[in-house]
Amino acid sequence: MSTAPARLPEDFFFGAALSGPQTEGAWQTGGKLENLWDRWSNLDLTAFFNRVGSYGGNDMTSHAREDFELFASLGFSSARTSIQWSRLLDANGKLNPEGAAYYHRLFADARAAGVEPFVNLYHFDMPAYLFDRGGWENREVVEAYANYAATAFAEFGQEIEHWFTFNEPIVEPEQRYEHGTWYPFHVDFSRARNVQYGISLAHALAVHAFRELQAAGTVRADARIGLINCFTPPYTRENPSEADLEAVRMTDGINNRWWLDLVTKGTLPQDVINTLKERGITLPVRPGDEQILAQGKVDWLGFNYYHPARVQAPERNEDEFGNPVFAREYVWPEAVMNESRGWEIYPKGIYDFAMTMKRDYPDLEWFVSENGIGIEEDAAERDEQGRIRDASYRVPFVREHLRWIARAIEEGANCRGYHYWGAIDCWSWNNAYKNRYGFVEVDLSHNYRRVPKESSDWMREVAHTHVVA
Ligand code: BGP
Repeated sequence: MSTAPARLPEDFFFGAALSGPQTEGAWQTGGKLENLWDRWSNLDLTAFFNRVGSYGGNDMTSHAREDFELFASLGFSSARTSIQWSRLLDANGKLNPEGAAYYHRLFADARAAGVEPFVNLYHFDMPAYLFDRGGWENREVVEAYANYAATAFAEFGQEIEHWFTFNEPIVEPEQRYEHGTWYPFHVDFSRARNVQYGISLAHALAVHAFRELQAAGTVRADARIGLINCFTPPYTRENPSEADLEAVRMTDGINNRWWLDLVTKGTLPQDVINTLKERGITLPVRPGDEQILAQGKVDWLGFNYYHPARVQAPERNEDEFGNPVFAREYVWPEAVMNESRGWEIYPKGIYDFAMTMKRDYPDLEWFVSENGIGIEEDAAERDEQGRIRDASYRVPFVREHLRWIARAIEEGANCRGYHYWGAIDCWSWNNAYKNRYGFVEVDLSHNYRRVPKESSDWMREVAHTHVVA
């Protein structure tokens, strides 16, 4: 690609992506209930990097005004965070007034700084008591989520214009139920798909509630609802075999097309369902589900992009636990890695996804809802002002992704904006504070003090000029 500066459209927006459980802290105040991250931290703190559990977030509760002002100073016009279900509702599924006040205040702080709050309803953070009742595998929990979503729409319906039902709905099925990496560590492909199905229903029920409340005037007329997922553009080896292409089909089918079909057509991809069935996996479908899923169509979409998926045909069709295996990793010899996170850096993937969207879902608007680079030992070097010298790696990462976005837009992609993940360092699940993403440092040894890094100057310039140099 040419190295000449790229230009993004005038109305292209820049913003920050964050989540409630990774920023808020205040984990036991204001009637907040235990969520799954608190549960895991309480059970085994050694599972968390440097034993930093869920409790503190990045202390945004004490820094909210300052944080939104920092976003504004970077030229960011919006910020997406999430409401924590475990804060907004009590254990009877009723509004917790202190939780409601918490978010009214948070959104007012954003507005006061000139930052538009985008609100997501779920970011891997189920209240623990609902998990104990079966989590996403239990229909009552799916319905409890619909009730939670409706309560949030009613409470903030006049305040919020941009809503999202879920962040990365593929991640809990994979991390909690399939790969055994997150509490409760299941390795059960079939259960993972049940969970995926339950989340799909929950999403559709929430969209339905949103539409009804909007028709009734409870939700403002200009509000929009969407879904955010980490769509992974799928690739395989050169000169692939039939079996390699089949691995791509199923990986793409479960991770990407499942959600894209749900949010554009209100259905799930039949070829994937058929293949699952052939391998003995049947989803817990009930009469009436088709009508529920049909409500799942959204107004726009968020695309979180960190890395592509490179797969090839598996060596065996089943693992040692009897789970079906559809693909295995393909290690591309040319891959450039972010060694801290173990993720491939492949900026062109953003363009390839954009072109797939243009071809297959041309009417759907979308934005890059997360992108960023998490580096261990970000603090290794500082300049004379005490700022972390991160520009040499953070700037090229963002620049390359933005260039590919600019090119995709020139070629007709319907991409409206870019949110950078963790613009202010935040807590990264069980990696805690290992990898830092921010343009702004959170100094843990000085009471979560915020200190802009070197890269923030570059980001500010780009967000103001829309020229990616
Ligand atoms: C996404 C999540 C975020 C965030 C980010 C970075 O998958 O939506 O919550 O954490 O990835 O990943 P990590 O924190 O694991 O480095």
